[in-house]
Amino acid sequence: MAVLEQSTSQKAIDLENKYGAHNYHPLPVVLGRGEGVHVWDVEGKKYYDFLSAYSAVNQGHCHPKIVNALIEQSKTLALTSRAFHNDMLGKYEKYVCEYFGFEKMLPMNTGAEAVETALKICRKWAYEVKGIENKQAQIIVCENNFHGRTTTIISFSNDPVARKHFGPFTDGFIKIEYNNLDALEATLKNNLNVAGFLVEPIQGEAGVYVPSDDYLIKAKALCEKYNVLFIADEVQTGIARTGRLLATCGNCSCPDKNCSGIPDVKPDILILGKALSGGAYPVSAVLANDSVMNVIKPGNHGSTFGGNPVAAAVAMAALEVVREENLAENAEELGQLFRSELNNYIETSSIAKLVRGKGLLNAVVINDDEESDTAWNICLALRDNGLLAKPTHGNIIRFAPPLVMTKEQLMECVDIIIKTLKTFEK
Ligand code: IF1
Repeated sequence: MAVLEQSTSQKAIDLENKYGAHNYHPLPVVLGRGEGVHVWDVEGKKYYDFLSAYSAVNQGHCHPKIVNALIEQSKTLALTSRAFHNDMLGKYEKYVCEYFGFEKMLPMNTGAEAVETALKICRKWAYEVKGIENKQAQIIVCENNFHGRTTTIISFSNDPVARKHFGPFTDGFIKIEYNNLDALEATLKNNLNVAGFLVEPIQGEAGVYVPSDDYLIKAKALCEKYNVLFIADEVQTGIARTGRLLATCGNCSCPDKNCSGIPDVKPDILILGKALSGGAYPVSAVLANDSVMNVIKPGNHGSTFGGNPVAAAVAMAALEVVREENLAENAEELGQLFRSELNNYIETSSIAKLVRGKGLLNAVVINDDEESDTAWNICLALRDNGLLAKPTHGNIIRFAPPLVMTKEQLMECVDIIIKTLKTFEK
């Protein structure tokens, strides 16, 4: 019998299995091309991308403006390290500070690096400005948080899979319930050594948990009352994903087209990543005003690639696209349409329990227990129907397309999602 030629996809998967660490369990699809809201597998099948590389590709795959910025700068001056100045860094820092309304920024590469940077700044501020006794600083974090995968960050995670056999862990963190202002106030009242409160404006990985409307603004007020830094991790929620430039932009009914993007709930430290580069290059940043950022002195912190000329060019292009293409407004409008359409279906569905989210960061909770593989099987069926999505935890499927999607494309995707869910009706 003729041996079936292995598909190109299978060959690619086999190579990963043989030569790559097994630190992921990807959906079985091998992508070879991306453009806008679409990706293609190596056999040429076209899909709608409803993950956007976990909200890094808000501007759409391979956006021409961003790719051109990447190419041109890469041909001119790619990397100098911070041992010398270059003609891009200062321009980039000014652009980002004015874009988000802060006095200074510290450029890094990945989201986790930016979170680590924010924690270091917060601690140093606590000792040198607030006057907490050295090595006694505590930072409040939330249960079910996701801030990255470094040893310090998993030290305050409660995900056993992320923590098992990676200890010993870093001290100095207090976990409280998310979206619980009483828990935050009680902790602040009872701990004089609290330096900061690190929070996701929406808990993405936990399952797209949107807090009550007044949570962020009241949490910020409590931080002010107790002289504690409010640290917003907007790596996933930032850059227009939730229908506003930043999720800490408050909760007005619809985005103001002239919105300065300066958050109504202004963090003391803002953490950005992912879509800061539109997915073209690893770029992250930590923003703060001088009263906080100036605790950092030469030699305290840095990174070989942090703020490099290519990162600078790509990030400025990516942020220009957000404004030029009104991505926040589009995310707000299409997000409301998505949740409205799914809610109509959910009223009579036996497989979908609820839809929640903000802007184009949404999730559907599947009517099965966390341990079941129903959500996974639904994602396999969505893949077969031309749409890529992946469960976050157990029975929750995240739906987060690029923000450049049109209304017509969204409705086509809603039809695909509902058609697929219906095949799992009990
Ligand atoms: C992966 C999760 C999402 C983040 C927030 C910091 C970081 C992330 C709020 C770290 C990163 C990514 C990591 C990525 C999958 C994705 C993710 F599933 F891991 F949890 F989005 F929810 N703060 N989130 O969401 O940024 O170092 O990755 O650049 O495969 O690990 P990073």
